[in-house]
Amino acid sequence: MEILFSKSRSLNYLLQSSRTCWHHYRNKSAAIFFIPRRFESIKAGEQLDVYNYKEDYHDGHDEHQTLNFPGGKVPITSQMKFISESSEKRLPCYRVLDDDGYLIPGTIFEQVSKGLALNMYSTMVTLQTMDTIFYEAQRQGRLSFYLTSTGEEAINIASAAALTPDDIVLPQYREPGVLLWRGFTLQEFADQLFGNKADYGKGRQMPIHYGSNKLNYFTVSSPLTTQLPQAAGVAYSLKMDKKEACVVVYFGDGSTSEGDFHAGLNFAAVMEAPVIFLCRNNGWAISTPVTEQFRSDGIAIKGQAYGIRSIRVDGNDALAVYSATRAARQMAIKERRPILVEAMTYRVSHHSTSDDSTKYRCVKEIEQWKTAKSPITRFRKWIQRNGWWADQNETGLRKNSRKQIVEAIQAAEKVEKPPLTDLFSDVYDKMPSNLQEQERFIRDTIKRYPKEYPFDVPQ
Ligand SMILES: Cc1ncc(C[n+]2csc(CCOP(=O)(O)OP(=O)(O)O)c2C)c(N)n1
Ligand SMILES: [Mg+2]
Repeated sequence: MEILFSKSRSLNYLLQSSRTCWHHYRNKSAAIFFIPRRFESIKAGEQLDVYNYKEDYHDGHDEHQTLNFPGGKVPITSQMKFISESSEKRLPCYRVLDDDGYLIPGTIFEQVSKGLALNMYSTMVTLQTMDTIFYEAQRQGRLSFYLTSTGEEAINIASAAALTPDDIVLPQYREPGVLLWRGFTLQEFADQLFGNKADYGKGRQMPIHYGSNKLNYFTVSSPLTTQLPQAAGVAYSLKMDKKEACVVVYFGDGSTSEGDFHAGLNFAAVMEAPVIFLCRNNGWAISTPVTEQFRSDGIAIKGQAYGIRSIRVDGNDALAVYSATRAARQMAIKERRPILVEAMTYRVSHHSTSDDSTKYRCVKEIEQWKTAKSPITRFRKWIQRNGWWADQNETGLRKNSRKQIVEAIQAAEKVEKPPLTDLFSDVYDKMPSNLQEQERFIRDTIKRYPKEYPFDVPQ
């Protein structure tokens, strides 16, 4: 029997306080206590202040008198004062480019070379084109479902560009651009959407549930926020293996209402796991606006409550997202700690093809974010002003990516569907009786209603 203590503190406590217990086990040789591997620990006290409540606390408190609690010393105050439910000022948003693509004077940011900037720009355009054409394909009835990342291209591409291929990504579903950046081909996207034989999920998942082992990109899972506690665990394993890499987990504002958000953040903070929590605060969770989702000043502020260093950035500013993600990655890996990034943006598209957002929000507002506030246009203005891009490049880029996407759709449509057997196999090592029963049931049903069975799915 092996007992592992993940925290040396627990072991010390046990050794000091229950010597008899230790001797008992040692003498009986019934248990082996392993001294766990120790990792450099970052003291919470060294964390930067995102919000400063000093004024609240310092009023009337005696600097010299403290109470010693298990979590540390706490100053005493004679004032009965509750912490305010909100601060007077909202947490500012880090920006590098203004709405018109001009550098904001005095802003500190990570330099981006011409080559990197052009790659980022063309991948954002490819993502936008991919969304337009796949969305149309769904409307034509060729796909069962689709959702776009429109308006969130900068979060997708700029954050991806700030990572290395060894960093592990746990996505929600509105981050296909991260996969595109990593080299998932347009054909691979189309194969997943059509659920054909080439789809890595063997057609068992809904469209947009992409995943790639090769590209360190976990498969999208439908239940919201499950990826957050998983990310804390994956990051902790990277730390145990002393890898020079971190985890990046994406999620939306709505997903923060799930218990898993809180569990994930707390686990990562306590275990000092190198994970970047990247929240896309796009204002909506299907038809629920953020004002009905939470009463806090967004998400970044919640990081501090869990002891996590946090920042709010303009998600429509590719340079701000890139710089913040680079810095977050550096801190996560070098200091072995989680970081929370809240990227402010707007979900320009309907939630998905199953939604009509004009039923619950103003069309004018959508249009404004689609055009005047587009992250692609803003970044283009900047690269064009640098002399790195011209209008004639634009036509070629868009034409070429459109052509490649249409070809990918045509090819994916021609590939046959995975056989019916694949629906049941490959889930468990040995098929359990309930799946065997389900397979028998579906095969009986097909025999009884052969005309109802889709002609393109081999039995
Ligand atoms: C546990 C769970 N509850 C509800 C849903 C249904 N659902 C799917 S997407 C979604 C909205 C999520 O909003 P957000 O996290 O803000 O992401 P966004 O769509 O804005 O990118 C909801 C409620 C779900 N998939 N899983
Ligand atoms: Mg949202």
